[in-house]
Amino acid sequence: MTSPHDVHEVQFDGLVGPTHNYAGLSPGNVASARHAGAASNPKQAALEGLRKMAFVRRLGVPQAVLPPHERPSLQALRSLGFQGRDEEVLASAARYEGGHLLRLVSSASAMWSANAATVTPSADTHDGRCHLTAANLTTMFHRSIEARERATILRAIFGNSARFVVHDALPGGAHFSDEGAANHTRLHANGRAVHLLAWGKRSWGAMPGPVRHPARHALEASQAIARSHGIHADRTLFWQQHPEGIDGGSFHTDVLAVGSGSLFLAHELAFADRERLGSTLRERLGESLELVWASNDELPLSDAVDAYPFNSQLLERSDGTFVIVAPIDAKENERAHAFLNRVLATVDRVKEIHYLDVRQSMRNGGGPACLRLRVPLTTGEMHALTGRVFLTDDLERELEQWIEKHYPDRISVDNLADSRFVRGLFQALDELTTILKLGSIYDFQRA
Ligand code: SUG
Repeated sequence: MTSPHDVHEVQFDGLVGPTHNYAGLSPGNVASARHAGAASNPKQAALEGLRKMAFVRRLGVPQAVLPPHERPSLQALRSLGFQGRDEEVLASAARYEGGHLLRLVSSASAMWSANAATVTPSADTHDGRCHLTAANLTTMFHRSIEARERATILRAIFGNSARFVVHDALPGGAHFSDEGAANHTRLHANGRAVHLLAWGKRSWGAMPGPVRHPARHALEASQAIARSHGIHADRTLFWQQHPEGIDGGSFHTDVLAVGSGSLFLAHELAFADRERLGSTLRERLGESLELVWASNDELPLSDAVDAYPFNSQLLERSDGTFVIVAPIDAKENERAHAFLNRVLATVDRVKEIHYLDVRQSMRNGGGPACLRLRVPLTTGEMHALTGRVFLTDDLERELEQWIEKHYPDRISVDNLADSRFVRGLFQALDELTTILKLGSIYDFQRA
């Protein structure tokens, strides 16, 4: 087992794509429904995301970037039977269902990289390699089309097979629906680790589930991933998300909980049977595990869902102290702000909270924690990555110029149906793969 001191939790943020818009595509995601049809600003969204990455890097945390996906996805439209030249495919898709399908295949949802994959660090796997499984995201059509491209992109970065294994997404269908790391928390203390793998539904076996909103993640998906990653059995803990939490808008676990190392912050409606969860975690990890629960009285579920205080990044510094990077919305909500202030006042190791503006993403239900995939890597593994994905001053400047040059500050279905506009987007992505030294990762580059 690798010494914990040689492990760095790298933050892989999804760069917001140029088609970012509000289409109300995710039932059960309160913000997405609330902002359906609102005007989006892709350029501002991408710059907000880039500023967050730059901020996190300046805290001394390794920060990397994942490229956006090719949108609109002509491949998805062709697989649904739209035929002809690209312009014909786009034009006929735009006429279908009032342009709704074109919006679905144009979503920039790949930005929420907490849903990109489930990651197991090499220290916890049987073969001593770091394993990543692209999430199939089967519950929402617009997200399910991310899975194939995701595996391609992850292989372009984690291609060194001596150190990494990138698994294709689990087979589709509701039985194994998988939403990736947004439902996965790795805690560790006293040389022991626990992978808390949360699920909203069971494919086999009755259980009380949510009644208003869909449960997205199947227990069976997490079990399959634990098997294929070869996670030591004594390090897994499968736990149900609270059905009331899902019905209140917590479509992913990370809406109501965040944990890192031996610190875990959660709302009482994040998990079913939370007392037993707390005692099980303590049995496994020992007394140094610090659990902070917010009761529904202290922080009503609706405030937690509106303001996303738990969808913060809990970043551990090399001296063992923590910095919280929270959405600005959590500062503007009195109850959410009071909760985070309580954490700051009572948890010795939490030294700072910073509130950042990622509102363009928040309006679709994605806070700071949704925008990043955590990948714990040893120094050797960090050096074994391919591509130029770690943020540096130079890369930050180049990405900013690239966004300024190519991104629109508004977008409509008419734009998405316009093949000249779409060619411009693909041209931009082509340039991006040069900046990031990733080779040909997009369908249009491989055609
Ligand atoms: O899957 N929103 C995303 C938000 C994902 C947030 N991620 C985490 N919690 N980890 C979703 O619901 C809305 C797109 C739209 O409506 O246009 C959307 O896909």
